[in-house]
Amino acid sequence: MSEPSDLERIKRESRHLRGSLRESLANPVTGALNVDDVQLLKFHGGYQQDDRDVREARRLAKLEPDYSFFLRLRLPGGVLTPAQWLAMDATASRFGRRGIRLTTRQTIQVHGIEKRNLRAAAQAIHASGLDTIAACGDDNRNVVASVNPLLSRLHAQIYAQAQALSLHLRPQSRAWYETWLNEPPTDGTEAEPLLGDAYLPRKFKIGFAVPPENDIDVYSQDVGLVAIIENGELAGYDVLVGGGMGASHGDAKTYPRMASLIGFIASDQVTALAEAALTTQRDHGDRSERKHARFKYTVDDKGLDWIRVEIERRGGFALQPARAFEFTQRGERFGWREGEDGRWHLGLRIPFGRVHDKDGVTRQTGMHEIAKLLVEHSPDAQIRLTANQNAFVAGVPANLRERIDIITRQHDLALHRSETRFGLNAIACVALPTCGLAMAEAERWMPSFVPRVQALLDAHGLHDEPIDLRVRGCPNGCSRPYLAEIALIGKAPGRYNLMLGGDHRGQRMNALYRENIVESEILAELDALFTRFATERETGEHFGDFLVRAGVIAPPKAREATA
Ligand code: SRM
Ligand code: SF4
Repeated sequence: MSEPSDLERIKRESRHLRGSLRESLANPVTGALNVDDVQLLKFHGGYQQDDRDVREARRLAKLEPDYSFFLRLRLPGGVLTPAQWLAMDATASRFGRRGIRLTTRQTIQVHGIEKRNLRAAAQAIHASGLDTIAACGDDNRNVVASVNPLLSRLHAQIYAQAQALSLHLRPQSRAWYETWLNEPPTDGTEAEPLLGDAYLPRKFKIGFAVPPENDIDVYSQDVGLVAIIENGELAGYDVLVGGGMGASHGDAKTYPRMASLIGFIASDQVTALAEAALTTQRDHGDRSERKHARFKYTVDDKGLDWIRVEIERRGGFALQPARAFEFTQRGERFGWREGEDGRWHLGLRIPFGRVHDKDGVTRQTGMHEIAKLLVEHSPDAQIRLTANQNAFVAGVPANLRERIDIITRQHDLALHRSETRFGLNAIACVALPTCGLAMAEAERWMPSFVPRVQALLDAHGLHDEPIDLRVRGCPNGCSRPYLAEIALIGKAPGRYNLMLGGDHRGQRMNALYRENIVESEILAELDALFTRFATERETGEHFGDFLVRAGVIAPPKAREATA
């Protein structure tokens, strides 16, 4: 039996996530936290980072790195009231450096908060009825749920389940309240009945999808729940286990994995199912090797049959045979659409999730204006964030549509009227300058790279072809790239692995096509493939499907089973 990793010690010794965070925060000598507290902060929804653009210059000047922090909201299903949006906007403007960042798990990150402002930022978040508990760390992460703007009643039902589950699986420790608010410190002896004293071996992710939309990429979740709708009612969920996107370059023991279908549950069994899967991972996940600690490895090491039986035993029920479902797409439906309740929903393209007033783009002001209008005239409307880093203005009365349209046109929020489907679908992770793991650019490279690929599409008569591009700065998979038709995975500054052949519904993984190439080589490869696609494709065939059918790429066999 291998030794537990050092993080296990830190968790166990932390008195349920308190550590010396309060002392670290109060220390004026450095902009950083104590080493162990850097790890504990993650469970509170924060990350210590430093500006990598200036790292070397500061080192040469013998200055400590330019430390700052991001805070990430726990925001199940990605739903905010307009008033909460305004509160986050104010928090980001007052304490952050890079506006608001919408993430691939339907939440918000505020980057660039200095240590001395962290508590005030957390307090502002709390005052708006939100928190950042367990948004990062070895716990159950933000529970994602299909945005599904049209079926209002169903959305409300599934959103309520996502929210209840997020609360139920949250740490019970009062550490967050003691660290960030003014709750008096205690000795930290409260019980953590579900997560345990050492919390989980690794992050754990749950998502609810509502066919025909796979907008949350349900096959990438540790536990994916696919809503089965029969006669317009929620009959229950098909259950998928063991998805995950992370891998390390050159380490074959790490791999992305699509979740496997293990059966069907009634909707009142969701909590028991989630508890059973989470505690199975808590008790059987690898606590010595963090690269091997995700649930997907436990599923493969123990075997799917063992996992199914264990979940049934812990849950106290038998999984029923899986029911049929079909996904037809996973990208957003942008623009206005009317919901079943007569309210209107506006899908807005937010390029790479960045809501920031910068370089003449005034998207942050635009979102602020929309939220302000809603607070005044329709406070029960919602801002819903999507797992593709975009946003919906949901539940809007018809009489506000025109005023919102004017704002979107004035503030760079009407891209759905002008942008091609390729441009609307592209996703990129944060990467440089904040991400400590980035090997190459992602988000910052997109404004120059996407138009170059679009020019190739145009040249081949593929102007509005809905091809998925997903880019990330390292192999960790934050933009879920292994499920994309075209993916670029950072290897070194300016160099990427080109992966091809995922499908547009997120049900097939792509495979490596070219390794360690630069932008000009990427464009040349795509140019050649677009030439073939334009002439050899079958009617209605998507790019990823074409690449597989034409034998350009042989996708890895999904470790998927049917129940
Ligand atoms: Fe991620 C780590 C950003 C979604 C897999 N991810 C990180 C860190 C915190 C870097 C670090 O550990 O030092 C990144 C912070 C960058 C920054 O400066 O903001 C980071 N991940 C993000 C976000 C913000 C990307 C984005 O552009 O939107 C997403 C925030 C999600 C959220 O709101 O909770 C984000 N990360 C994902 C996803 C997609 C998803 O969950 O749907 C994945 C793949 C799914 C999965 O978990 O398998 C993902 N992130 C990882 C991994 C690999 C984990 C693994 O076990 O394989 C890491 C590295 C790690 O945990 O050690 C990582
Ligand atoms: Fe950072 Fe890598 Fe995630 Fe991109 S994929 S945000 S570079 S950890």
